[in-house]
Amino acid sequence: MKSGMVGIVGRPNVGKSTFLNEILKKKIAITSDKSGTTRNIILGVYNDDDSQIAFVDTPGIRKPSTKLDSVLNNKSYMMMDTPDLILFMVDISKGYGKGDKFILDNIKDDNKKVILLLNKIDKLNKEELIKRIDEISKEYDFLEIIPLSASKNINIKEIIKTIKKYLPDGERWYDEGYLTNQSKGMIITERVREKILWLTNKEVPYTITCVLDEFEENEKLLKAKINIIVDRENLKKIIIGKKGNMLKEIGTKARIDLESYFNKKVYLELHVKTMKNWRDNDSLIKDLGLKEDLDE
Ligand SMILES: Nc1nc2c(ncn2[C@@H]2O[C@H](COP(=O)(O)OP(=O)(O)O)[C@@H](O)[C@H]2O)c(=O)[nH]1
Ligand SMILES: [Mg+2]
Repeated sequence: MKSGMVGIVGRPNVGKSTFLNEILKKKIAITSDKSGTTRNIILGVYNDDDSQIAFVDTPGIRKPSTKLDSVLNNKSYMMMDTPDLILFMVDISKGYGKGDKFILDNIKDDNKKVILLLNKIDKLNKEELIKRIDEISKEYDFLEIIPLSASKNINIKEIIKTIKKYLPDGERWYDEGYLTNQSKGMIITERVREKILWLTNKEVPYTITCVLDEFEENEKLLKAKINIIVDRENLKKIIIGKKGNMLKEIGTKARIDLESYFNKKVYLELHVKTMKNWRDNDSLIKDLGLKEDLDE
């Protein structure tokens, strides 16, 4: 029996959360084509007959410009310390860049055990891929280098097999039914945030957040009231849309997803509120469950 913790690190937007969802065959982490999508440390536990792998998805590291950025970076760095193994993911269709190097330099310092994952090979031809693998392999003494496509499910099984090779023998740490550290409230607010990211423009991810206000559940129905916090009045207009149409669509799309996730009826009530500079607001960051790191 193999058992261990595996950290997934990499720049924002390389496909870390997509990869984790694909491994678990259940969507616990939201994804989007905008960087800044993942906001917390997401634990996803994979089980099979002879292994348990606790995967940890991280927000991704980038240059901090607000308190929230720093908290998220710290969380990601912290994650690099604990795991038995690190999966360092690069978007190889973009090549190996400065942002990737910045993260690898951090890993290098500690002589970590690292498997390099080259994601999005569906966007690249073979010759170019081989050339890029050749270049990037010189950057560190990686245990393995594995090309994949997380969204097209290419090489996912192969990666699981490879990870097992490097994990210690041990027992399961978590019950087999345990899937994620994310609370129901977190799953709900994150799914709402995902729909906003999907339906609106580029700058939105940094400037909005969703906070659970009320929550009620019985056997058949789950009811939640969510505040969507924006930092500018004009964003509020965008998210509400003409005659409230945008907000309606966000709510419908999130509801449909959540009903299939929880396997019961879901009722969502969404409100949009403006709060200037919320990304520097300690108490709000605390509401997002990120406070511990502010004290460090
Ligand atoms: N073409 C392609 N797109 C991908 C692949 N994996 C992820 N993506 C897309 O890349 C974007 C960022 O993915 P996400 O998982 O949110 O990245 P994260 O920030 O690293 O967690 C999303 O739009 C994904 O659908 C892949 O293998 N191929
Ligand atoms: Mg992510």
